[in-house]
Amino acid sequence: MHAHAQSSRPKTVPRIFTPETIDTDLIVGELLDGVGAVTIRGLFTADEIAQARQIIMEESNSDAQAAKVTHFQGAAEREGKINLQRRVWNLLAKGDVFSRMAAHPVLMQTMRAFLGTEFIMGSIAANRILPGGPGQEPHIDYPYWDYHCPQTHPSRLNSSFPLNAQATIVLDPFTEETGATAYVPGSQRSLRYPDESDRFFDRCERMLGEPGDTVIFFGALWHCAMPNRSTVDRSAVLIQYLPKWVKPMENIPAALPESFLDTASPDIRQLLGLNYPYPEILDAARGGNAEGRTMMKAR
Ligand SMILES: O=C(O)CCC(=O)C(=O)O
Ligand SMILES: [Fe+2]
Repeated sequence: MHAHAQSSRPKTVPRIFTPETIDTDLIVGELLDGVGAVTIRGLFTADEIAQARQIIMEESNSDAQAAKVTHFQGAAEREGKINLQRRVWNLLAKGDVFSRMAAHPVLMQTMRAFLGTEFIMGSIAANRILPGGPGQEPHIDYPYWDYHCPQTHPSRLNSSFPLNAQATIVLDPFTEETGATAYVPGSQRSLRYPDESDRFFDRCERMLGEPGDTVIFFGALWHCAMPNRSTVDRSAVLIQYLPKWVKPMENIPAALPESFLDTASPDIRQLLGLNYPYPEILDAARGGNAEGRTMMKAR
């Protein structure tokens, strides 16, 4: 029944851009007011994708018990299948290729338009779903991801402006069979955590893609990883971008060696939140006027 209901509906496919056709106004409109997702094709070379994939396979092979923290996998944990999905966290420490991905100029340009010029990165991790591996509970992403308790968030919070953007860099073919991320087009427009009555699995479409594609979506979009019913792995790099003042999910600078921070590019420093000083011990900060239209030039 479900399969029939899905196949009889016209498919909604996220709009596809390339570095040559990038149009940030259109993308911002698609993410907020349209289907909630776009695909950017052609940002990474086959070599970069192969290198990233190899590192992720090695790291996750050595975690056969899937001992790392994961999210929205309660059912898999109950069914004893949690080891068929694996996370690799703190990717910046695991290969230069991940810094190139996180700070790709086209992603920077797009995110500056969407989240503000001084946006930051809250997480960069891989999600590998092995053959036979489980899907996730339909959800929305950080910082909305505990919106199943809306009373813990500000009153009248809504999705008229974004507190999150996700980038999924596809490393293996994302097909219906391998478990391409599912989403409900347009669901980002009203900020709500999906529940049973929303019939997510009857209504969802897939973020299909080839290795090297980058899917960008607004984290208020209802979505989830789907079960991998194929015989091959399904991996992706998941990047979370946030406005500069949202508390990031990962403490990325604390997990990196001093030498990485000392040699980081200006864009990487921005992504790590090092350009925005708060919270600060103001009692110990340099004296004088530090904010306003007329302020000290050098802090
Ligand atoms: O890997 C996927 O397809 C999506 C993962 C996801 O949505 C998440 O971990 O929050
Ligand atoms: Fe998610």
